[in-house]
Amino acid sequence: MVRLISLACVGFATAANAQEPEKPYAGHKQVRLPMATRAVMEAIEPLSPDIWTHSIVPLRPVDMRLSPEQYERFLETGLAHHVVVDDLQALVDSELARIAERSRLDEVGWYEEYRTLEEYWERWREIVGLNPSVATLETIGQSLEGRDMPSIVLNGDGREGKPVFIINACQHAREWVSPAATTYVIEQLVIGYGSDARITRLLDELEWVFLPMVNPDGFDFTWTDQRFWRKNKRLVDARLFGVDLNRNWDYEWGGAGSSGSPSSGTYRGTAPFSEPELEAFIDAIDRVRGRVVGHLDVHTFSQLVLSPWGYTTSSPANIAELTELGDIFARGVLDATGARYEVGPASTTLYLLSGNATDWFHGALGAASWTIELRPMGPISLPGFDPPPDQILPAGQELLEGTLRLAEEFVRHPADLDRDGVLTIFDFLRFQKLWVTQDPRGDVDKDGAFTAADFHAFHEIFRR
Ligand code: 0X9
Ligand code: ZN
Repeated sequence: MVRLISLACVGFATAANAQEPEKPYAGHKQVRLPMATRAVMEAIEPLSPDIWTHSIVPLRPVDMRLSPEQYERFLETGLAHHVVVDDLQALVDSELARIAERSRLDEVGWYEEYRTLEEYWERWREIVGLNPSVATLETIGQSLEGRDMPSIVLNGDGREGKPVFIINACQHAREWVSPAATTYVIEQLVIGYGSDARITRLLDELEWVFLPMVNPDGFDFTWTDQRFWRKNKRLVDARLFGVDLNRNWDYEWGGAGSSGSPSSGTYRGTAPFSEPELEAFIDAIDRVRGRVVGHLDVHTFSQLVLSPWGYTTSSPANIAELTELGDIFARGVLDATGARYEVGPASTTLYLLSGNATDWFHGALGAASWTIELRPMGPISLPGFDPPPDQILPAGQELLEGTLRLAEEFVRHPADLDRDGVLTIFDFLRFQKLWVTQDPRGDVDKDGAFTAADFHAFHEIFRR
């Protein structure tokens, strides 16, 4: 019992912001609209400062947090809804009590419970320690409040100059499943190297760069003060507001779906890349900039695979390929755990958002990039940002399988059109079909156009 009490004290006594009540979510509800249109979204936006999902896809619910007063006003709209969590403070309190009790008993597996920043660092060190010739843990810089930011690079055979796959987690502080599932992926890759043929090949043919904790200040704050904090810890006029890191990227920064108001959940900051967390991020990947083929920005929740663009509803030139690859990720998820993830461009599947990571990776670096929104998803009424910890492992397993399938695509020979690992006459037959319809997937020399050069490239393969 001693540990439980001391953890609770650490939790509330060190509140950095004295204006915040000790129980910030007392009486707050998680409210779900079974389905929302754009008009409904616009009606509820002024009522809740904290909308948790913005999906306008038919049959996808929309969740938000409402204080008791906000809930009163919401009731006046007469909108059909149900209350997923009646008292978020009670949920948070019981969660902290459970975690304290379990850590006292020391009986749970690492991925069976949520972990603190300190526990993450310990785990990352252990993971790279399993195979230091393949995995390197580095501090890439410091957050606004001076916390170290980690990167873990995996390179099987150590060759330089390979295509690079970048995966980052936890831009948003409260999305606890994101760093947990991503750490699981890193661990499985390190363990699998040398024992699992598929993983060995993918670590030999690609360089993997993980940034598993992009927002360490915010994340720590969700443990000590406000479980549902989203942004970083930027002060504006000496008051804590926070910048939404996923609106601070330097690609179409400042447009629709981001806010210039510090109190907004999607506050974009005063300039693109104004935040030290992103500065550290892009410095860390500077070395590999010209080689990035793929990128995932891992978030929770809603079970979505979101491609560019976020800033506009128009489509990037290679939307067919991005959707095809997104479907391959989702298929991996389905095969791993049976979970269904919906695939589509962010702006039409979710909502407009400017200055996000995925648009930057695609727009500025030319990489295939997706925002992954991990589980949970309705209709099962799990509290979105705070699902029971038994969701961590399946989230990790499905993220791993989706990621491996994508990596296989990144290393696949462009002429292996039937994806069986060998170049045969069947690939050639498929190619001819693509030629007839001038399908851009026939661009096997990857120069951006489907031309006679691709035909020649194909012929060369079979002459050899
Ligand atoms: O709003 C966001 O930043 C993401 N949703 S979240 O609930 N995790 O905050 C969605 C980002 C989608 N971005 C792109 N695919 N571009
Ligand atoms: Zn997020």
